[in-house]
Formats: sequence, C-alpha cells, structure tokens
Amino acid sequence: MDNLRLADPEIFAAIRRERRRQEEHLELIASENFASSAVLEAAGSILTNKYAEGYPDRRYYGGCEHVDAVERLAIGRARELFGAEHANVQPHSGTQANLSVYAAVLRPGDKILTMSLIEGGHLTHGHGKNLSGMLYSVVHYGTDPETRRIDYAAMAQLAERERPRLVTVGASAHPREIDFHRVAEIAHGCGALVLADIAHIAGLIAAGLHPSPVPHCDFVTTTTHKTLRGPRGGLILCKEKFARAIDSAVFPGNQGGPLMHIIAAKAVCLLEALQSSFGDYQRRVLKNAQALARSLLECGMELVSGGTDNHLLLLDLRRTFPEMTGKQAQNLLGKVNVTANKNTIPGERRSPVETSGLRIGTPAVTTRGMGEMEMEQIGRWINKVLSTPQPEATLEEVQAAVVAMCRRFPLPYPML
Ligand code: DSN
Repeated sequence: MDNLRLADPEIFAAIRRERRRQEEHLELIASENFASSAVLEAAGSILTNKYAEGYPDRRYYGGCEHVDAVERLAIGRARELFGAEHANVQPHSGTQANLSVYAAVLRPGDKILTMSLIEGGHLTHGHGKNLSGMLYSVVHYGTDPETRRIDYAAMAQLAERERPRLVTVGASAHPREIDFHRVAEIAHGCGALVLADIAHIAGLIAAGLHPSPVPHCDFVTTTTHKTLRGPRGGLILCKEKFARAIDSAVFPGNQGGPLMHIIAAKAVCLLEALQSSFGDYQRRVLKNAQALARSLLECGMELVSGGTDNHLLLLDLRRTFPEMTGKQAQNLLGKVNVTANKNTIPGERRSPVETSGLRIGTPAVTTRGMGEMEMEQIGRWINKVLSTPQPEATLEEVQAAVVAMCRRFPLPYPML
C-alpha cells in the first residue's frame, strides 16, 4: 500500500489501525469473516474502472468483453455451488438482492408474510423503516415462545388466513435449522411465492451442512461476505422462469452499473467455496459454535433456544444479568478486545438500541484457525467479564490473555 501511504496518509493510517484492531481482537460478530488475499486482490483490481450496465453480451457500453468473462464465471460458479437454475451476481448487497426480488414479483400494497427483526429476521423482511415495510403490507410470523424455533404451525395458519403474495424466510439472528421445504409447502399451498434469505447460512448450505432451500423456494438471496467468506455483496438465485423478471428488477430496476471488481471477487470466493477445504472449514465453524455454546452454558449463561444448530449463538441476558443491557455487554467485552454485537431477542422488551441479547458467531475466529479449546476459553472469558461485580479489576488481565491468543493465530495478511 505504498501508493496509498503517500497519496493519502490519513486514510492509510486509519486502515493500518483497523488492520491492527482485526489482528488483536477476537471477532465474534456472526456476520463478519476474513476474506482471502485472492478475494481482496480481485476486489482491489482495475476492474473498478469499468462501466458495464446490462448483462454479458447485452451491455450498454463498449469494451466489456473481459468483464463479460468475469461475470459469466461468477454466474456459472454460483449456479454450480448451489445447484440453481439461474443466478444474478450483480446486487451490491443483501438488501438490494431482497428489494430486487420484491420488485420483480410484488406491486406496492401486496402482502408479504415474514419474520420480524426482533424475532430474528432482517430489516428487509418488512421493517417499518425499510422500503420493504413502507411499500408492502406486512404480516409477521415468529418463533414458538417455548422452543424459540420458527413456529411453522402458526406460519401455516397465518398464510391460510392472510393469503400473502410472498412468504419470506431466513434470519440474521436465529440459531436453529430452518425447514425450507416446509415453508415452501406452506407458501405454495396458499398460492404464495417464497423467498429464502440465506445470507447468514450460505456457507453452511454450500457445504451441505444445512438443508438447501434451492430445490424448494422460488427465490434465494444471500450476501457473499458472511459464512461464504467473500467480498461484501449480494447474490440472487432463482428458477429459470423468473430469470428475466429478476434480472430486470436488479438492472435497471434497482441498480445502475454493476461493481465488476466485486463481481470478480465474488467469482473467486465461489471458486474457493467449491473446494473440499471449504467444507472442512464450515464443519469447524459448527464444531466451534457447539463448543462455545457448551462453555457458556456450563458457566450458567442462557442461550435463546438453549443452543445452536448453526454458526451463531444468542445470549439471553435477562435472567442471568437482569440489570445489564446488550449494549452494556457489547461495550464491556469491547474493553477486553472481544467484538460481538447487541441484538434483540424474541420477546424483547428493551429498545433495539439497548436490547437484552448479545449475538456471537464463530465464522471469523474459525478462519483464523482457532478450535474448540479456544472456544471453551473464550466462553469462560465472556462469563468472567460479564459476571465480575467490579469488572475494571479483571479487564486488563483478560485483555492481555485475548491479545496473546490472537497472536497465536495471525491473520493471513501482511502487516502495514
Ligand atoms: N447486518 C447484517 C448482520 O449483521 O446480520 C444483516 O444485514
């Protein structure tokens, strides 16, 4: 980064500080990961210079022959990895992928049946302050109050009564397996289409460690930077019969020029995900999540649904730490270089800014090479920091131990 250092010392300095933060902190945000150097090189390549509105062989600009090749590779790999009939690799984000699906098949005022953000869904699943909640009429299903798993029976009753045009299923904070087959049966049974948003679990699905929605659901969206471990971006998979509607909803419907450097980086991450080593990585993500859950439960902590089937855990602070908000827990852990995020939990009574939960995930620490022993230790540290009456006294000691652990698992990037 010698050119950047000379051209813009302030930005260079900020990147260098962030490089060090990533090295010396335990990254437990469930939606983050460390992309490979190959992905970063593609994302930082000269493809950023190219305008390519349209699709391969159907562009509105000249000179697109090489970016056409890039986009075709990305599309082919996405289809192969997920066994999908059609793929659109242009969405700039998961949000734009979801909004594009809505735009393709809904009219303003149409009804969607979705899980709310508080229950574990996503902003784009009909939140009132998101376009999805402003444009469409939203009905929410949720989780069973006992098991905190998706309540499919209630979903079926709602679908029958409300007759939505589209059912959305998928989550940003749900630790349990999702029965996409059952959701598709419910949706199709009442004449609705179904969108599976697999942003969080895409890597697990690609590795065959979570049942795939692709054979059952009309549309599948994902981001490419979470468990899939690629560049920040989105992706849509669908049945061939919806290909034209989806492509035109993405461009010109929702976006202009595609980010060809990011599409190249998506292609690289999809190739990585097609290798057998990617399956090994995803298996370790799951084992690590189990080990971390075990450790937290042994310390007396409470997890939403009692555990996890995937890469994330939701700590329910209400009984064990009734006075502590998720925001306070996040800040306390931040002081010992452990990064996680406050999160609402099903049945939440606090505001989304305060929350009663903390979301913790294992994809990033697993990429660093950490294993079950480290997860057990991390669980004990989280407990120690949150439960010590005068935490200030213990913070320095835990922080030093966290940094020492991080040094044993360096990131695969050059220091700046
Ligand atoms: N912000 C993402 C997450 O953290 O899950 C969802 O968009």
